[in-house]
Amino acid sequence: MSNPPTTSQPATMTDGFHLLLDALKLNGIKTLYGLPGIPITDLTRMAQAEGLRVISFRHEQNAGNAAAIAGFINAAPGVCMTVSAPGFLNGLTALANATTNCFPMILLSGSSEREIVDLQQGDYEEMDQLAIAKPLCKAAFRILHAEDIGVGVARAIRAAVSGRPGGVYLDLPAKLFAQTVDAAAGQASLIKVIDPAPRQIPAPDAIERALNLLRNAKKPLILLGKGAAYARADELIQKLVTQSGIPYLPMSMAKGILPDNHAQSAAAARSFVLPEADVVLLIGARLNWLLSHGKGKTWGGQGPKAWGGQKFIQIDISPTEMDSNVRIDAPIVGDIGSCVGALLTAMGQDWQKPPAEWITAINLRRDKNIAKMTETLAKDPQPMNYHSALNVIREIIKANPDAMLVNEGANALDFTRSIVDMYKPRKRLDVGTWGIMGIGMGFAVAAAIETGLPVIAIEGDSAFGFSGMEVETLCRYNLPVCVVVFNNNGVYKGTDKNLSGGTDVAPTVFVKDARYEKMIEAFGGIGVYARTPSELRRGMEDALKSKKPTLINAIIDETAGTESGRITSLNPAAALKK
Ligand code: FYN
Ligand code: ADP
Repeated sequence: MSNPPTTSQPATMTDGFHLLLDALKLNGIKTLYGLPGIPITDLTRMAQAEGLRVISFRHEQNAGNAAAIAGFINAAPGVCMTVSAPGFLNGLTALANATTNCFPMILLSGSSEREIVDLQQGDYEEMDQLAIAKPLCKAAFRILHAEDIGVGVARAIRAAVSGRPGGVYLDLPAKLFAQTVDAAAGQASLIKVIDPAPRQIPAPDAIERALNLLRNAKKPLILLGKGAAYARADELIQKLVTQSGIPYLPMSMAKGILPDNHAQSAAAARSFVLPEADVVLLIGARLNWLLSHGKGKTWGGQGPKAWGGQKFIQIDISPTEMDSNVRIDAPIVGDIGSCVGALLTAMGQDWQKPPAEWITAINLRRDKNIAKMTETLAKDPQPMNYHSALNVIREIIKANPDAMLVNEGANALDFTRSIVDMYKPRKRLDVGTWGIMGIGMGFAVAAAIETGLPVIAIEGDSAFGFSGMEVETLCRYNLPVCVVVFNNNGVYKGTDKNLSGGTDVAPTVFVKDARYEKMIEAFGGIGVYARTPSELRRGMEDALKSKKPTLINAIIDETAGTESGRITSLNPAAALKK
């Protein structure tokens, strides 16, 4: 077996492998997510020998997703390592997703020899990776000389976390690793990045402009996005909400900045508050598709693209986010902590809370929706459906508010978001801005590794399929992850018919009654087959107690799903039906 964690340099010399690892360690990187192979296999061994934690996956996309969510969890770049060409491409989806979601991540990829790649002479895994990565990330760099590793890593870290966070690609041709340099000169070339994500203080007139709007609002609303969760300004945001008395709506990954059962939460009155509000304060949330681009019927506009008449105040670190969809009447550019802090200071103690009629109207709508939900959750249908299963998970999260929740799917995502309350910030990790499937096991691994807390992953059966092989990774590292697969025999539901009448099943249908729990048993984990809420509860409680990797195959009524969950209207055929 080749086992060369040390190179045979004289003590006075070092090499590209070690300089890279030293540069990462110097900047506080403790964990590398990846998958070994040419030319990074030795790098992974040496990393482990040098005290870094190396988490190996079965597919690079999952390693990339792990690094991306580690970035969100820590507000510091998560690092993924891949082999050249195919491995790089497998990691690229995660890099692009990190960029889209504003998660700081660095994808380090080995690559083939420049001379051969550039002349297209057909090298092993030949690909111009830098060119391919560039449009899909925030920044992309290539390091050709060992002396430049310090600068390259510093630039990657700054690009990933400063301003709007995102994904960064670092191209490392194979030859770089074996280059040798004088050890002292090599160490001297490394850079410890000072203040990688500098605060950005908002202009006082921007604060005053925003407060003037808020002061005159009759129906103000605060909208919290995952940028607000990322910013770690929890106390300031909580104070802004309570001191202003303004109702708030959390986007999916902002749930828990304030507990979902907070008196000012308007989450259960979403479709009422959006069109009704007159002044909306966006904090770390973009007016993208998830918010109907700030216009149309969702916002009370008369037509699909009509403006609803609201005034918008937007806090964002990226100045070009302003006016991206509708006019932003009061842009506040800066980091959320500084901006919310400045708003609080300028608001003062004698701030007039919003009119009682607004609050009463929201509460009426909210209480009605919650009562309806409570009634639905109390039912115990046979077979189990999303609601009766999620009622169990809702109670388990309430009893374990520190647990991390990973969530993907269509119905499994949408029902979990509205049924399972979150009580603490940055606990809910989901499909984010792209509605991407396949984040499940990568996010679950990183959530466990980075926080040491129990992880519950609620997975649609289709969504789970994208990363399911990583149950082996869960077992290999003995992670306290409880995966719950909502098994309804297919994508959306399991009852579709082949429209041709042929013998193939419909494209959305899977093998009926699949035994997903046996997958984890193959690797020594705990498999549970759950047909009732009490079996599900027992399985989850045992998993939390034992801290053993567990997969619960939760059998859901195969007729229970809706096409695309809550976003059916995005299917082109839905437009034909209108
Ligand atoms: C919310 N609601 C509640 C509660 N919380 N009712 C009772 N109790 C509680 N606690 C109500 C809320 O008022 C809404 O009802 C409804 O539940 C849904 O709330 P949600 O989920 O906040 O809102 P909605 O309309 O689904 O949000 C739109 C969206 C969301 C686009 C932000 O659908 C979303 O994040 N979608 C992501 C989908 C995705 O990425 N899918 C992956 C690909 S699937 P009303 O107010 O009555 O409307 C591929 O096919
Ligand atoms: P959501 O999907 O929850 O609405 P988005 O991902 O659309 O959230 O928006 C997050 C926003 O937060 C982005 O526009 C990003 O620029 C911004 N952001 C991220 N970190 C910070 C920060 N520290 N300060 C200010 N804005 C931030």
